[in-house]
Amino acid sequence: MKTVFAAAGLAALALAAQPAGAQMAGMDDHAGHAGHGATSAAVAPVGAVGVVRAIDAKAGKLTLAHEAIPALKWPPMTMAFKVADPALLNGLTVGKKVRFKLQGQTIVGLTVL
Ligand SMILES: [Cu+2]
Repeated sequence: MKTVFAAAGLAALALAAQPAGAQMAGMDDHAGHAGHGATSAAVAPVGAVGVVRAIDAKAGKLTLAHEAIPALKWPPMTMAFKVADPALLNGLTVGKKVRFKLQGQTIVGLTVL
């Protein structure tokens, strides 16, 4: 069984690499961020911490004042992220501190601290 899981993991990584690369071509969500443009797309999720500034459940977006993210060479800033699943926004309120996982510029995991 271990072999099967390892193979599945590799396949998932290979799949994840493609959309991340495609996103880099667009960059429209981050056009206002001078600090982010040249960063290489992160294939593996990157963890970070931030404070909720705005929640747009309809658009599936979350604005966070995030701390610096050294793995992405991002300085601290306030910005809007897409969420992979609107359910991630459940229970959030402005002012809450959260730990989140980013895949590219999409939040794929989130925990209230
Ligand atoms: Cu940012």
